[in-house]
Amino acid sequence: MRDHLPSRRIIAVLAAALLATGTAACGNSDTGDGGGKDDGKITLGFSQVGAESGWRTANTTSIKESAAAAGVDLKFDDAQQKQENQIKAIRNFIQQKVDVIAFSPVVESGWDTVLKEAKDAKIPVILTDRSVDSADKSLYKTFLGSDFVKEGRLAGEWLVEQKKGATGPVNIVELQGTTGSAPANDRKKGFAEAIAANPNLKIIASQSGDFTRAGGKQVMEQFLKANPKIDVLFAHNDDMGLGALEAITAAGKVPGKDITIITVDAVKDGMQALADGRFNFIAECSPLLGPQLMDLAKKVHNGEEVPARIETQETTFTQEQAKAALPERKY
Ligand code: GYE
Repeated sequence: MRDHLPSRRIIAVLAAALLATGTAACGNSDTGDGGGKDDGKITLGFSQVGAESGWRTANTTSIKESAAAAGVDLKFDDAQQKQENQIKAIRNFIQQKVDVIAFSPVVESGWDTVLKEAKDAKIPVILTDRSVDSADKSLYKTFLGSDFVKEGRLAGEWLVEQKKGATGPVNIVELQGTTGSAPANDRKKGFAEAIAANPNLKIIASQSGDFTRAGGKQVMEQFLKANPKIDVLFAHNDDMGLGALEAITAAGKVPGKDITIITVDAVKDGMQALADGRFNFIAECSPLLGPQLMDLAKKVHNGEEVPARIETQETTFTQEQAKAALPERKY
């Protein structure tokens, strides 16, 4: 009897060891990184710009809904349009060891240090909606979003066509988006390039309204005070255009008639203004990036190759087209 005791102990130790290895193996295959939770879900840390516009609200809804639908554990942070808040949020995500980080950079510059920290922690980063100007493209896996230069160009080309018979100067005022942001820089550039085709078209004032209705209203009031003859308003988004409508009406002018109004985004309120004849043209920018973002997050987490740039497909709207599209508009 005594002889059997040691061998029994050996069997027990072996069994315990096997069990432990089995559990560990299961954990590894579930998370793919061996260090995370073992429920098979990926954790996505997302730093949003803020809640400055109808576009942003629709974008946030799209991201939250698609995360839930895709079974992605979303950690969402609202940076209230401040870069320092976004940097803080990204550092928190790194500390929490999320599987993937995605963010919509409020401005283009100043991200290299924090992106390097994510890279050193081996957490893949996806840029969504807006891009960064980092020279080192290895700091992020992909950029999913619109071509903002194209949006500005489409807006400008429409205006060139409308004013092709103009014999005198056409005075344009521009409401820029958030200073230093990719959509503000790029829409300005695309629009300026397009209107250069007709020397009669002149931007007489250009200032930031920070992508908000309040900003659009306030800056438009100043524009109207300083310039007796304004023929065209180009607003970098619907919300600033909507804010400007109040200033224009208060100044005794008829929006869409006395002043031609061109915006970007095509959210519901903007489309309504266009259908009603208060706006004249909108270059679309789609906020519905959630489903593609979840797909990309899963792919980069699995180490799959993804394209470095994924461009959103979009269109433009005239007043007639807005009337037709409005009943189906989801956001
Ligand atoms: O056009 C504007 C929002 O980055 C494309 O941000 C986005 C822009 C959008 O505030 O409405």
